[in-house]
Amino acid sequence: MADLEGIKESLIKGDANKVKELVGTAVKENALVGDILNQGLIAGMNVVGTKFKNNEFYVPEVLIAARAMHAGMEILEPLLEKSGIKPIGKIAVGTAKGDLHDIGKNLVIMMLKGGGFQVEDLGIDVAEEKFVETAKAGTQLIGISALLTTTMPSMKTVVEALKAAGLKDRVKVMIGGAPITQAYADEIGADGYSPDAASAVDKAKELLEIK
Ligand code: B1M
Repeated sequence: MADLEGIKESLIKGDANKVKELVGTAVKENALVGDILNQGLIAGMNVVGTKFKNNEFYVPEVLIAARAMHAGMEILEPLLEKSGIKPIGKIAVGTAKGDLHDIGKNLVIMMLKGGGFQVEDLGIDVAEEKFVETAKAGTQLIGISALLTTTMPSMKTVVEALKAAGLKDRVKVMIGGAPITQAYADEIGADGYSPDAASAVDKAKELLEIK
Protein backbone atom coordinates (compact mmCIF):
# COMPACT_ATOMS: atom_id res chain seq x y z
CA MET A 1 0.00 0.00 0.00
CA ALA A 2 1.25 3.46 -0.91
CA ASP A 3 2.55 5.43 2.06
CA LEU A 4 0.31 8.50 1.69
CA GLU A 5 0.64 9.31 5.39
CA GLY A 6 4.44 9.24 4.95
CA ILE A 7 4.15 11.71 2.06
CA LYS A 8 2.01 14.00 4.22
CA GLU A 9 4.39 13.83 7.22
CA SER A 10 7.51 14.30 5.07
CA LEU A 11 5.92 17.34 3.43
CA ILE A 12 5.14 18.84 6.85
CA LYS A 13 8.82 18.28 7.82
CA GLY A 14 9.86 19.90 4.52
CA ASP A 15 11.85 16.82 3.49
CA ALA A 16 11.75 17.26 -0.31
CA ASN A 17 13.93 14.21 -1.01
CA LYS A 18 11.71 11.94 1.05
CA VAL A 19 8.54 13.36 -0.55
CA LYS A 20 10.05 12.75 -3.99
CA GLU A 21 11.05 9.19 -3.07
CA LEU A 22 7.67 8.30 -1.52
CA VAL A 23 5.64 9.86 -4.36
CA GLY A 24 7.80 7.91 -6.85
CA THR A 25 7.19 4.69 -4.94
CA ALA A 26 3.45 5.37 -4.69
CA VAL A 27 3.29 5.88 -8.46
CA LYS A 28 5.17 2.60 -9.03
CA GLU A 29 2.67 0.91 -6.72
CA ASN A 30 -0.13 2.23 -8.96
CA ALA A 31 -1.67 4.49 -6.33
CA LEU A 32 -4.20 6.90 -7.85
CA VAL A 33 -2.66 10.27 -8.67
CA GLY A 34 -5.68 11.97 -7.07
CA ASP A 35 -5.09 10.07 -3.81
CA ILE A 36 -1.40 10.95 -3.76
CA LEU A 37 -2.35 14.59 -4.25
CA ASN A 38 -5.29 14.81 -1.87
CA GLN A 39 -4.30 12.42 0.91
CA GLY A 40 -0.56 13.07 0.68
CA LEU A 41 0.57 16.44 -0.67
CA ILE A 42 -2.54 18.60 -0.12
CA ALA A 43 -3.27 17.01 3.28
CA GLY A 44 0.31 17.87 4.36
CA MET A 45 0.06 21.43 3.07
CA ASN A 46 -3.21 21.90 4.96
CA VAL A 47 -1.44 21.01 8.22
CA VAL A 48 1.35 23.46 7.31
CA GLY A 49 -1.32 26.12 6.76
CA THR A 50 -2.86 25.52 10.18
CA LYS A 51 0.55 25.61 11.88
CA PHE A 52 1.41 28.84 10.05
CA LYS A 53 -1.87 30.35 11.18
CA ASN A 54 -1.23 29.31 14.80
CA ASN A 55 2.31 30.72 14.74
CA GLU A 56 3.79 27.24 15.18
CA PHE A 57 5.43 27.58 11.75
CA TYR A 58 7.03 30.70 10.29
CA VAL A 59 7.75 31.71 6.67
CA PRO A 60 10.99 29.65 6.31
CA GLU A 61 9.26 26.40 7.38
CA VAL A 62 6.39 27.14 5.01
CA LEU A 63 8.78 27.79 2.14
CA ILE A 64 10.63 24.56 2.81
CA ALA A 65 7.30 22.68 2.85
CA ALA A 66 6.30 24.41 -0.41
CA ARG A 67 9.56 23.21 -1.98
CA ALA A 68 8.75 19.67 -0.86
CA MET A 69 5.28 20.04 -2.37
CA HIS A 70 6.83 21.09 -5.69
CA ALA A 71 9.18 18.07 -5.59
CA GLY A 72 6.16 15.76 -5.35
CA MET A 73 4.17 17.68 -7.93
CA GLU A 74 6.99 17.42 -10.48
CA ILE A 75 6.52 13.66 -10.52
CA LEU A 76 2.73 13.82 -10.76
CA GLU A 77 2.46 16.50 -13.44
CA PRO A 78 3.48 14.38 -16.46
CA LEU A 79 1.11 11.62 -15.31
CA LEU A 80 -1.81 14.04 -15.15
CA GLU A 81 -0.88 15.44 -18.55
CA LYS A 82 -0.70 11.96 -20.05
CA SER A 83 -4.32 11.28 -19.23
CA GLY A 84 -5.46 13.99 -21.70
CA ILE A 85 -5.19 13.15 -25.39
CA LYS A 86 -6.03 16.13 -27.65
CA PRO A 87 -6.41 19.60 -26.08
CA ILE A 88 -10.11 20.31 -25.57
CA GLY A 89 -9.62 24.02 -24.99
CA LYS A 90 -7.05 26.76 -24.43
CA ILE A 91 -6.66 28.21 -20.93
CA ALA A 92 -4.21 30.65 -19.31
CA VAL A 93 -3.81 30.73 -15.54
CA GLY A 94 -1.96 33.21 -13.35
CA THR A 95 -1.81 34.41 -9.77
CA ALA A 96 -3.33 37.84 -9.17
CA LYS A 97 -1.18 40.98 -9.26
CA GLY A 98 0.73 41.44 -6.00
CA ASP A 99 0.25 37.79 -5.02
CA LEU A 100 3.18 35.39 -4.88
CA HIS A 101 1.33 32.22 -3.83
CA ASP A 102 1.57 29.61 -6.57
CA ILE A 103 0.96 26.20 -5.06
CA GLY A 104 -2.82 26.25 -5.59
CA LYS A 105 -2.40 27.77 -9.06
CA ASN A 106 0.07 25.04 -10.01
CA LEU A 107 -2.33 22.37 -8.79
CA VAL A 108 -5.17 23.88 -10.78
CA ILE A 109 -2.92 23.90 -13.86
CA MET A 110 -1.95 20.29 -13.31
CA MET A 111 -5.57 19.23 -12.98
CA LEU A 112 -6.65 21.23 -16.05
CA LYS A 113 -3.87 19.64 -18.10
CA GLY A 114 -4.96 16.28 -16.77
CA GLY A 115 -8.50 17.16 -17.83
CA GLY A 116 -7.31 17.60 -21.42
CA PHE A 117 -6.82 21.37 -21.67
CA GLN A 118 -3.84 23.16 -23.17
CA VAL A 119 -2.74 25.44 -20.33
CA GLU A 120 -0.43 28.43 -20.38
CA ASP A 121 1.11 29.21 -16.98
CA LEU A 122 1.33 33.00 -16.67
CA GLY A 123 3.14 32.75 -13.34
CA ILE A 124 2.70 34.86 -10.22
CA ASP A 125 2.04 38.58 -9.69
CA VAL A 126 0.37 38.85 -13.09
CA ALA A 127 -0.72 42.31 -14.25
CA GLU A 128 -4.01 42.82 -16.11
CA GLU A 129 -2.12 43.69 -19.34
CA LYS A 130 -0.71 40.17 -19.48
CA PHE A 131 -4.17 38.62 -19.11
CA VAL A 132 -5.49 40.90 -21.87
CA GLU A 133 -2.56 39.92 -24.11
CA THR A 134 -3.26 36.22 -23.72
CA ALA A 135 -6.97 36.79 -24.44
CA LYS A 136 -5.99 38.61 -27.65
CA ALA A 137 -3.84 35.61 -28.59
CA GLY A 138 -6.85 33.29 -28.52
CA THR A 139 -7.08 32.00 -24.96
CA GLN A 140 -10.66 30.89 -24.33
CA LEU A 141 -10.58 30.99 -20.56
CA ILE A 142 -8.53 32.99 -18.09
CA GLY A 143 -7.99 31.57 -14.62
CA ILE A 144 -6.92 33.81 -11.76
CA SER A 145 -5.82 32.60 -8.36
CA ALA A 146 -5.59 34.82 -5.26
CA LEU A 147 -4.65 33.83 -1.73
CA LEU A 148 -4.60 37.25 -0.13
CA THR A 149 -7.61 39.40 0.64
CA THR A 150 -5.46 42.34 -0.46
CA THR A 151 -4.94 40.94 -3.97
CA MET A 152 -8.57 39.96 -4.61
CA PRO A 153 -9.46 43.41 -6.05
CA SER A 154 -6.94 42.94 -8.86
CA MET A 155 -9.20 40.17 -10.19
CA LYS A 156 -11.85 42.81 -10.73
CA THR A 157 -9.25 44.94 -12.52
CA VAL A 158 -8.65 42.07 -14.96
CA VAL A 159 -12.38 41.70 -15.69
CA GLU A 160 -12.61 45.44 -16.29
CA ALA A 161 -9.50 45.48 -18.50
CA LEU A 162 -10.97 42.69 -20.64
CA LYS A 163 -14.21 44.64 -20.97
CA ALA A 164 -12.30 47.81 -21.90
CA ALA A 165 -10.39 45.87 -24.57
CA GLY A 166 -13.69 44.55 -25.98
CA LEU A 167 -12.65 40.96 -25.20
CA LYS A 168 -14.98 40.01 -22.39
CA ASP A 169 -17.52 38.44 -24.76
CA ARG A 170 -15.06 35.94 -26.19
CA VAL A 171 -13.09 34.98 -23.09
CA LYS A 172 -14.40 33.48 -19.86
CA VAL A 173 -12.92 34.30 -16.47
CA MET A 174 -12.71 31.73 -13.69
CA ILE A 175 -11.41 32.69 -10.26
CA GLY A 176 -10.35 30.75 -7.20
CA GLY A 177 -8.17 30.70 -4.10
CA ALA A 178 -8.75 30.38 -0.36
CA PRO A 179 -10.47 33.77 0.24
CA ILE A 180 -12.58 33.64 -2.96
CA THR A 181 -16.30 32.84 -2.97
CA GLN A 182 -19.05 32.52 -5.56
CA ALA A 183 -20.50 35.77 -4.18
CA TYR A 184 -17.21 37.55 -4.92
CA ALA A 185 -17.15 36.14 -8.46
CA ASP A 186 -20.69 37.44 -8.98
CA GLU A 187 -19.76 40.81 -7.51
CA ILE A 188 -16.83 41.41 -9.87
CA GLY A 189 -18.45 39.93 -12.97
CA ALA A 190 -16.26 36.81 -13.24
CA ASP A 191 -17.97 33.98 -15.15
CA GLY A 192 -17.17 31.28 -12.65
CA TYR A 193 -15.65 30.31 -9.32
CA SER A 194 -14.17 27.03 -8.28
CA PRO A 195 -13.32 26.05 -4.69
CA ASP A 196 -10.61 23.52 -5.56
CA ALA A 197 -8.37 22.21 -8.29
CA ALA A 198 -10.51 19.19 -9.13
CA SER A 199 -13.74 21.13 -9.58
CA ALA A 200 -11.86 23.77 -11.60
CA VAL A 201 -11.79 21.22 -14.43
CA ASP A 202 -15.58 20.75 -14.33
CA LYS A 203 -16.14 24.49 -14.09
CA ALA A 204 -13.85 25.17 -17.07
CA LYS A 205 -15.73 22.58 -19.14
CA GLU A 206 -19.05 24.09 -18.09
CA LEU A 207 -17.95 27.63 -18.97
CA LEU A 208 -16.59 26.56 -22.36
CA GLU A 209 -19.61 24.33 -22.98
CA ILE A 210 -17.47 21.23 -23.43
CA LYS A 211 -19.45 18.04 -22.92
CO1 B1M B 1 1.03 33.02 2.63
N1 B1M B 1 -0.66 33.56 3.43
N2 B1M B 1 1.69 34.85 2.82
N3 B1M B 1 2.70 32.29 2.03
N4 B1M B 1 0.28 31.31 2.90
C1 B1M B 1 -1.72 32.56 3.47
C2 B1M B 1 -2.57 32.62 2.22
C3 B1M B 1 -2.52 32.99 4.78
C4 B1M B 1 -4.01 32.58 4.78
C5 B1M B 1 -1.77 32.45 6.02
C6 B1M B 1 -2.44 32.86 7.32
O1 B1M B 1 -2.25 33.94 7.80
N5 B1M B 1 -3.22 31.99 7.89
C7 B1M B 1 -2.32 34.55 4.75
C8 B1M B 1 -3.37 35.38 3.98
C9 B1M B 1 -4.28 36.15 4.89
C10 B1M B 1 -5.30 36.90 4.12
O2 B1M B 1 -5.04 37.60 3.17
N6 B1M B 1 -6.53 36.73 4.55
C11 B1M B 1 -0.94 34.65 4.13
C12 B1M B 1 -0.08 35.76 4.26
C13 B1M B 1 -0.56 36.86 5.19
C14 B1M B 1 1.15 35.86 3.58
C15 B1M B 1 2.15 37.01 3.62
C16 B1M B 1 1.56 38.41 3.58
C17 B1M B 1 3.01 36.75 4.87
C18 B1M B 1 4.02 37.82 5.18
O3 B1M B 1 4.91 38.06 4.42
N7 B1M B 1 3.78 38.44 6.31
C19 B1M B 1 3.02 36.74 2.36
C20 B1M B 1 2.43 37.41 1.11
C21 B1M B 1 3.35 37.31 -0.08
C22 B1M B 1 2.62 37.73 -1.36
O4 B1M B 1 1.93 36.93 -1.95
N8 B1M B 1 2.77 38.99 -1.76
C23 B1M B 1 2.89 35.25 2.29
C24 B1M B 1 3.89 34.44 1.80
C25 B1M B 1 3.82 33.05 1.74
C26 B1M B 1 4.98 32.17 1.33
C27 B1M B 1 5.88 32.78 0.24
C28 B1M B 1 5.81 31.91 2.58
C29 B1M B 1 4.23 30.85 0.94
C30 B1M B 1 3.90 30.73 -0.57
C31 B1M B 1 4.82 29.78 -1.31
C32 B1M B 1 4.30 29.49 -2.68
O5 B1M B 1 3.12 29.55 -2.99
N9 B1M B 1 5.25 29.16 -3.55
C33 B1M B 1 2.92 30.98 1.70
C34 B1M B 1 2.05 29.91 1.96
C35 B1M B 1 2.50 28.54 1.54
C36 B1M B 1 0.79 30.11 2.60
C37 B1M B 1 -0.19 29.04 3.14
C38 B1M B 1 0.42 28.46 4.41
C39 B1M B 1 -0.53 27.90 2.23
C40 B1M B 1 -1.05 28.29 0.86
C41 B1M B 1 -1.08 27.07 0.02
O6 B1M B 1 -0.21 26.85 -0.80
N10 B1M B 1 -2.09 26.20 0.27
C42 B1M B 1 -1.49 29.92 3.39
C43 B1M B 1 -2.34 29.41 4.55
C44 B1M B 1 -3.46 28.50 4.10
O7 B1M B 1 -3.91 28.54 2.98
N11 B1M B 1 -3.90 27.70 4.99
C45 B1M B 1 -0.98 31.28 3.38
C46 B1M B 1 -2.22 24.90 -0.40
C47 B1M B 1 -2.93 25.12 -1.75
C48 B1M B 1 -3.10 23.76 -2.41
O8 B1M B 1 -4.22 25.67 -1.47
O9 B1M B 1 -3.70 27.86 -2.62
O10 B1M B 1 -5.88 27.54 -1.34
P1 B1M B 1 -4.79 27.00 -2.18
O11 B1M B 1 -5.44 26.42 -3.53
C49 B1M B 1 -6.55 25.55 -3.54
C50 B1M B 1 -7.90 26.28 -3.68
O12 B1M B 1 -7.91 27.56 -3.08
C51 B1M B 1 -8.16 26.28 -5.13
O13 B1M B 1 -7.57 25.07 -5.58
C52 B1M B 1 -6.39 24.79 -4.84
C53 B1M B 1 -6.27 23.29 -4.66
O14 B1M B 1 -7.44 22.66 -4.35
N12 B1M B 1 -7.65 27.34 -6.00
C54 B1M B 1 -8.26 27.61 -7.18
C55 B1M B 1 -6.57 28.13 -5.89
N13 B1M B 1 -6.46 28.90 -6.95
C56 B1M B 1 -7.47 28.61 -7.78
C57 B1M B 1 -7.81 29.10 -9.04
C58 B1M B 1 -8.94 28.58 -9.67
C59 B1M B 1 -9.71 27.61 -9.06
C60 B1M B 1 -9.39 27.10 -7.82
O15 B1M B 1 -9.34 28.98 -10.88
C61 B1M B 1 -8.50 29.78 -11.65
